[in-house]
Amino acid sequence: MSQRRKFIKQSLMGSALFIPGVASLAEAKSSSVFKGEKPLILSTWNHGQPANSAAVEKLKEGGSIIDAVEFGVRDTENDLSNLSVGLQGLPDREGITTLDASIMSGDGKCGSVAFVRQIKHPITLARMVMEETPHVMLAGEGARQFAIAQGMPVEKEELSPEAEKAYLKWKETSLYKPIINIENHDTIGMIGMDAQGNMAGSCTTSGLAYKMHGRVGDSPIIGAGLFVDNEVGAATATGLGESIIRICGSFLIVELMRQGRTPQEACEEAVRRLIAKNSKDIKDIQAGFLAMNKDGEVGAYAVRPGFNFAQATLKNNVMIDSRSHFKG
Ligand code: SD4
Repeated sequence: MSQRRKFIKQSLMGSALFIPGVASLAEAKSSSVFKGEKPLILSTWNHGQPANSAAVEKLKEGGSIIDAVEFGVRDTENDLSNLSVGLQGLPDREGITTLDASIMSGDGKCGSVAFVRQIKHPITLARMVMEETPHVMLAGEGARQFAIAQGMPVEKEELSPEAEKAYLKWKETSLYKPIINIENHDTIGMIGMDAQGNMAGSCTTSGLAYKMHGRVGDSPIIGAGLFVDNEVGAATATGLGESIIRICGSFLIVELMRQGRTPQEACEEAVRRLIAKNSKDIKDIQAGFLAMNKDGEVGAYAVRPGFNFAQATLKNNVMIDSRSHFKG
């Protein structure tokens, strides 16, 4: 685990103790206590806990499940301490931060943006693509122009102080070759179900740190980083995007659930397949999947230890450690 992730984990564990209704990691370890409870919101990694709170808040205000998953992950996009989501995220190897995001509702509507610059809330832009255009995906300068046309502010293009420090350090030792890296990715993927059983999901990231300029990961690819179908369930992914795209991970999990697998069994099968299709580089790969079915059962599984997720209902919001294929 990177020092950064350790630090974030520790500080969130500490702060969780002070949030009413929010259990600590230790308390929640064996939690499946609210299986079947609706609404249900799941999010990847520690930043999922505050994001879940924001999503639940939106539902309590009378928002829809698509509002909840949008506003939930906007919380992470706003978090200046987060170096893998939003404009404060680590840049590509040219020193430019580019963002990917997608959103989907359980009736099959979806939108995404890829390789977009200077836009603070790519998840909202993805929702605008879904709702305001006949398309599913906009990329690069076209996505940025669309954001401007929609009245979204364009942010100054500069690295956050922490991202700049990390980038300058990376440049000292980098070989400037495309990299695979176990640690440099902590995307937020969120999937949720409202009290009536309608589902939606969102996924937003600055992608793999120090990637080639123009590289797009799994997060904006519908079916790879995110897939939602009200008839079955929802899934989202985190980790090395290339390995997830190769198996169409989130779609695979939903289809396995459609054939009768539980969310846990479906996530485990997706990880097995990911390992099989990426065997040459597997020692450098981390990837994790998170899923729910329409009965409110939950599954999560990762290639290696370290992946965790936040699970929230109207009353609880707990962190849970995922199990993994490799144990160390
Ligand atoms: C990507 N999947 O761009 C993203 C990165 C990530 O957790 O998941 N971070 O490959």
